Amino acid sequence: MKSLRIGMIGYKFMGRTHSNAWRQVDKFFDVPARPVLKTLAGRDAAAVKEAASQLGWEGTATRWQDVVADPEIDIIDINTANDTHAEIAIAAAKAGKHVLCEKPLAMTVEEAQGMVDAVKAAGVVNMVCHNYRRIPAIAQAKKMIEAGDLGRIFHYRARYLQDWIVDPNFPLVWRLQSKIAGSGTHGDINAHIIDLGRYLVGELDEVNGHLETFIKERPLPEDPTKTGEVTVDDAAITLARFKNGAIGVLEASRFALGRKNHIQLEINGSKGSLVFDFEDMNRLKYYNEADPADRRGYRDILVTEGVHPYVGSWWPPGHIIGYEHTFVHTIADFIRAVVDGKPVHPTFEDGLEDQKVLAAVEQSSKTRSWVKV
Ligand code: SOE
Repeated sequence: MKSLRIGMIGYKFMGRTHSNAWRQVDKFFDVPARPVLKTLAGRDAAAVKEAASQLGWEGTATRWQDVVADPEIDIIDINTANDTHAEIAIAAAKAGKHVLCEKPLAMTVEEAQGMVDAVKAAGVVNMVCHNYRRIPAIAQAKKMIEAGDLGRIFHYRARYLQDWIVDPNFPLVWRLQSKIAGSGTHGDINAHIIDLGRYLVGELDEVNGHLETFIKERPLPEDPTKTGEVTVDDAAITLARFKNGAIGVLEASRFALGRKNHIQLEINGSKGSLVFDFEDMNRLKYYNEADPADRRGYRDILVTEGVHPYVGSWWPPGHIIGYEHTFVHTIADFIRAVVDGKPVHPTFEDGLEDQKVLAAVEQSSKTRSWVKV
């Protein structure tokens, strides 16, 4: 079987989840190539060696440039903080590597455009890791929407809530600094429900958003006796109009006590509705207006059968899967695309479109008005 050699840059954030997925993928999925976990890169030599031995990587590097320049590497998987995505991805594309990049794709629309230009010029396969697209229930929802089961779509209602920074003494980590993260809750988790809205409903036309920062100063991680300014948003609310006439309400926050990684979607159309709740991710709720009037109601589709997207490759029917499996699905599709030389969604162009929506919401929050995407 053909092998694909992987170089991963950064392992502290999503890199562990990605490593696990690269290792599992060919054990369960019928992929046309086997990934070889060749080099893991991180700035601290001792720490990256320790991580590599734990995560199953053959070798390590302390400079990402060395991994990108390695002629033996086929794929670069970028898991660094947001401010380095563009530089690494552009260099990787120029070196002829296929690129998988964590979300949000970039810090700005201009950076994202540069990344799109680079992968197009190089003709390499490129993908943004919006793993929630590959939850079986979400992929099933997409299938049903495309088949016309919902009819004309009227509403996209989405919320993504966490609570890990409610404590004002939580330190000023990189995700709370705009020069490293670009934005806060907005680019980190609102980006996911923006991407899911584009995937399931269609392109956005205009937005009216508001970004809020509740805690404006936080202790510095390196010296908690001192504080620094929080330069990103803590919460983001958005009203949206899609090009197909649907309207959307999106809410993202890291200040929703009790909500750890809460994602809920509801889509209402002229023929039916779909409801998804990540805390019950193996289930999709479907309301069909064509059901006999005395039997109408939301039905539960337990998305665990061989007929459902992805799950047939895992355990026997009825056995549920979890968060980590969404990364395996993402990587399985990416490997197939690399071997076939075909695009795989979400491409960097999708990442660029997501970035335009993020920027439009930021602009709208500043000008307190509707902004075209
Ligand atoms: C942190 O907020 C985080 O790990 C995000 O970066 C992921 O994209 C999200 O899926 C879970 O939360």
